Amino acid sequence: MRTTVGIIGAGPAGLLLARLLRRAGIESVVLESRDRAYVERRQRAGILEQGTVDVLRAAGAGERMDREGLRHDGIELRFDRRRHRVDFPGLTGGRSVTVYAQTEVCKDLIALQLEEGGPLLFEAEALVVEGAEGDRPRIPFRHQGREDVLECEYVVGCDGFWGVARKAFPDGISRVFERSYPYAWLGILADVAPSHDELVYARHERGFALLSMRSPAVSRLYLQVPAGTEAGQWDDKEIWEELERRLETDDDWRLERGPITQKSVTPMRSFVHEPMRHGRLFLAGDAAHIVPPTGAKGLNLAAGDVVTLARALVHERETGSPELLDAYSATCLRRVWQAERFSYDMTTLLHRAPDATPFDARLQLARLERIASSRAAETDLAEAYTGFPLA
Ligand code: RFL
Ligand code: PHB
Repeated sequence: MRTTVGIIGAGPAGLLLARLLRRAGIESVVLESRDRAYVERRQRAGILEQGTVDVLRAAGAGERMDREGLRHDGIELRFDRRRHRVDFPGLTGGRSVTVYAQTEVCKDLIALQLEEGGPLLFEAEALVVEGAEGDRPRIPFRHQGREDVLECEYVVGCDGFWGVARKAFPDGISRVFERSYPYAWLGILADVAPSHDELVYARHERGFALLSMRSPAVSRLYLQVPAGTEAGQWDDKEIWEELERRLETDDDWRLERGPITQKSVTPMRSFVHEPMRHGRLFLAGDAAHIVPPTGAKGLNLAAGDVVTLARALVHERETGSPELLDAYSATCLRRVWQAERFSYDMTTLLHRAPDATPFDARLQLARLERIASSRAAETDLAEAYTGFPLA
């Protein structure tokens, strides 16, 4: 098999890249190791920045998002049983975010790709990336039990944190920056209307809690739990009781309960691999960087990477100049590190570390107090949450 751009992974990064290239008349093939149902069901992100919404729309993939996505003009910070709303448009000159689940973004992009795009092979596992330094890189892969090879001009590793593409960078070139956290998120989906019309990020002595949503009838909630926790260790009643404790306020706000339909635990990690390019191999999305989910940045960073890459590939094709491809890694890393910083700040602002001292707890409250009382501090949060402009 031959193509121009070989894409490993059909998560949001790989699917959006294939779509953008298709619109620009550049051929690609997408290899995805899992089956379609798995990719469409995997529960993950929920928040799209304005820039991501604009890109999906411009790529002709925004129709259902525009119908079913929920525009959110703020979030609520909860601490000391008090509530503080951050008003995004008022602080950022009109920016907001959209609640539209990653599962739905993937479903929309998969349907478009299968209808109008180049090949998208499910159950096709890339085994390795060969020849990144030469002219014709190759991806040996196994598709439904049979071995084959994809020959390309460029390879893009959109294969997530556990993928194979990053491993093709020689040791002397890769630099890794990382941090793990001593806690994780226990996430649930519940068939109950969200108890608030915007997301609630709560800092509590017992740990962090987040109220989010998937639709007007489905709630998505998270609890900070110790790293290494298994979802089965918590029964439904315990989860609701703990959410109630951490989200409790002094006014008459109430948490509505409903049947829990899914439960899972997500570890928390910060990770950056530099550079994001080696020869004709490029990394995009979680394959190159991970942020803890507190800032809702992972999916949006993946979108930013592939927009930058698609633009660079088109530029090279149209002008013959590799200047944007050469700048790809540095261009993306600037935005990536801003998202790393923000995600780290939000995480340490709101979570309780197991070794936290009373001093640390007071500092967290002082930081929250500062956001609640200073327009400058609040604007800093609102700008970062709604997203830095795509380069
Ligand atoms: P993905 O989605 O992991 O996709 C990688 C794909 O590559 C496939 N693959 C392979 N295919 C072929 N051959 C191989 N050898 C392969 N190895 C792997 C995998 O099967 C998979 O389909 O990476 P991508 O596209 O870079 O997308 C990144 C996002 O998924 C991720 O950053 C976000 O989900 C992070 N995230 C959030 N991001 C946001 O922007 N806003 C949020 O609100 C948000 N909330 C979250 C999150 C992630 C979470 N979890 C579970 C990690 C909430 C949670 C709980
Ligand atoms: C989600 O709805 O899954 C979600 C929302 C905001 C976050 C993380 C996850 O910061």
